[in-house]
Amino acid sequence: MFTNKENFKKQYLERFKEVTGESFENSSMQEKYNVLASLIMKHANSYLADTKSRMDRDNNQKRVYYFSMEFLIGKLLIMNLYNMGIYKIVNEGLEELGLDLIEVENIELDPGLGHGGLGRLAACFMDSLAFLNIPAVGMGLRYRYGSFQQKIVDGQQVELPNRWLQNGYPWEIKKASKSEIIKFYGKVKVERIEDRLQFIQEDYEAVTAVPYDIPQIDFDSNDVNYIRLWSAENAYGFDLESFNNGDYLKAVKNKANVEAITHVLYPNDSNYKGRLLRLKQQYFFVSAGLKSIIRRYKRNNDNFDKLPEKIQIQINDTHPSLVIPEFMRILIDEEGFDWDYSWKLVTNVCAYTNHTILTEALEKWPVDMMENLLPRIYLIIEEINRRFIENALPIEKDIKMRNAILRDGLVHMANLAVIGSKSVNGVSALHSDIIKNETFKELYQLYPWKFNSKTNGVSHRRFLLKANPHLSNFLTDAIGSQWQKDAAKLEELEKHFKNRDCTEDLYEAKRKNKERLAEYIKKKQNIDIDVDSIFDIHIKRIHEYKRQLMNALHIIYLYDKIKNEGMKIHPRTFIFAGKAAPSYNMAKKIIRLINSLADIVNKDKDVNKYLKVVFLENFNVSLAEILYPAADVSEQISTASKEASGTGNMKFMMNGALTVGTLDGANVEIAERVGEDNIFIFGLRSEEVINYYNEGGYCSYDTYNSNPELKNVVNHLINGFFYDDIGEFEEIYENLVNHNDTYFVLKDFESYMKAQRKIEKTYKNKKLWFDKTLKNISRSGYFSSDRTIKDYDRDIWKVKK
Ligand code: F58
Repeated sequence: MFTNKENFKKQYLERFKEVTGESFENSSMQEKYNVLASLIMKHANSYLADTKSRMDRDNNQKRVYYFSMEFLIGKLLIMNLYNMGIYKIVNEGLEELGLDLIEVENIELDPGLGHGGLGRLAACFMDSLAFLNIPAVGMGLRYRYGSFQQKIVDGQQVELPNRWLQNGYPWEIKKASKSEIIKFYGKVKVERIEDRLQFIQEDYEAVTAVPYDIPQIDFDSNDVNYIRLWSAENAYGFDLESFNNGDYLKAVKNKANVEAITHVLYPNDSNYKGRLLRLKQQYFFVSAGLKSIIRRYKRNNDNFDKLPEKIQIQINDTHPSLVIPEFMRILIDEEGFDWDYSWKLVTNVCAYTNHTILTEALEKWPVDMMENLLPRIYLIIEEINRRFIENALPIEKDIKMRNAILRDGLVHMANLAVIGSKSVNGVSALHSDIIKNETFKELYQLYPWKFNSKTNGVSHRRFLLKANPHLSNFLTDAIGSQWQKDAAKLEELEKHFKNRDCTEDLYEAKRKNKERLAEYIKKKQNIDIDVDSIFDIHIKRIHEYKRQLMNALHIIYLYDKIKNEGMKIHPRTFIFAGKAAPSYNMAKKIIRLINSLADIVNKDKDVNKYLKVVFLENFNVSLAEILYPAADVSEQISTASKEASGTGNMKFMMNGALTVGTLDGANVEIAERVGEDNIFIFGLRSEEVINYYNEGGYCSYDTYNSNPELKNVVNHLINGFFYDDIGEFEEIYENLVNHNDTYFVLKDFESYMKAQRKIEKTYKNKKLWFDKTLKNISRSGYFSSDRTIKDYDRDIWKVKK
């Protein structure tokens, strides 16, 4: 490894010839990036090999396997430099060679192997696991095109493939020798061998799962974990016979069918084929991952009794729940154990995290689909279900029937996950209560000891140290660098600035970040942004419950007031970003609405001094890193009870933005920590929302009619206000007014506006604003994923003695 700039430059320049056959001077920027990445990987790999042999030697060490459909890791170059402790050396070394590190990083393509919070959470967890020296492997899928690349064309979302692999990906290592064969379809033959039944899957389709490992480097020491992503390849290779017979299409068809398994994240599930592909993906990585885990375990152990002491599997949301029956299959069919022994092992190894109460993520598969695609797995699920119901005390019988895994022709995966895991957790205190009292109410009665809460956290090293150097430098100058390893230390800021005013310093740091974002917007959309305006940012998946619509209605309100009544406000820039699931039409309409609104507002000379609206396309980790540091206001305005936790709220907070939010998800805990004076809370409480859902009593039509200002705003959806209006937003209007406004947008509107007025008033008092900012930063330590991982380990995994 390099210990100084000179040493780095020497190694870097030498590496060019080895990798490119070119000199530094003759290389393109792409090559300069590739060579730098390959040099970092050379060292990371050697650390990885050392860590692995240390772990093999010290096999008493338990390992965590984090199974997740998504890992939103973001760009790795600069983060790896930070983690290896060589950021400064490399940054300065490159500068002396006439290179700007940021420009070099710009070459890197963001993999986008995820869609939302749960994917980014998985990446933050991998960062913290490495930092805390907890041996861990992330298991996931290597989607060739990741989540789609979002383009906005004529105000509408268009989905394009994200070709993140097109220039090769320098941070992965292909491990072809560790490939696994995964079996689909076929039929199960049952034979009696001695006194046991043996289940043999015949006439199956075999697919090769090839692993690619991405090292996850620890911050400040040399321990390395990794994320193992599985890619689907054709088990039988190229069909030469068909090719030689002239059937070229057939020769490649099978290959294409197989590779489709790992083409895209979340294939469109609005049709049968798409759903089937999702199920295939889930079994594919679960089976491959488990096989590789057991293979390693057997290398180091001669019996299975100690499995739960050596292996911990965390199931990240419901999608990888097939871990449970697949694990049973391996233990029974391949290792020859009986049912009870296998079940004991599985239910002591697996733990399940729920990330949402929305039914769309509590997956249910048609029985015939499961039976056809995974015949042996289906038999095992049937048996788990049978035993669940049969082993019931008389008073449990009804409860168990109502909560069976197999019901109404469907396999209920979340129930399988709860029944087969030793631990079930929600991701914030409120959400954990809701899953106990609502979502899994009856399963909670059966297994109260399994349920617990783990409030999410985020990597403050990525989202503060790396994303916001201006603020980070200010923090380190004030309280030293310890906060980078222990975010709780940020609280020292309060003592430090007790008798000192840091308004100007915080203002300056924020301003620089706002300038960077304004430049980005100018470059991408040619819109001029007033850097002195309030940057009000709403970035997350586009979903009705997240209520981007309510924000848009508030903008319409402001527009009208400024335009028609000459109202003066402190200038505001409303910024949105986020993707809509491809088959979610209402979310796509909301994107269109925001873009149409932006068009009207930004062009209107009477208004655009005060208001600007921007929708930034293709929200991903890299864009997020520019947005969080630049925010004054963080929009966390979900319908209370719907947002399991939220993690953007935490990233904004640590970057000194003030939250306008409902008491939902982790907002509740943020409010507890900063105090109600330092956050703008509004709207219905979660109990009230749940009560309305259960008991009725809300009539949106009445709310609409009783508030003339609100009515006027909502009418804009259908009265020709939008000049491209061809009835496009009528459905939104209908949902709000005549279909009783499922997400309580109208109900909360008044109190949202009040909160927004308060924000404006507070912002005008600079000292007051930045005092609140400081409080938010200093209290953000709790929301570091280091704390979250310590909590998981203390209560569930128990890896660290
Ligand atoms: C998110 N879930 C929650 N799911 O919405 C958020 O509150 C929480 O902070 C985060 O998990 C981490 O715990 C989420 O991102 C999805 O994207 C699903 C993917 C599969 C389809 C349904 C949505």
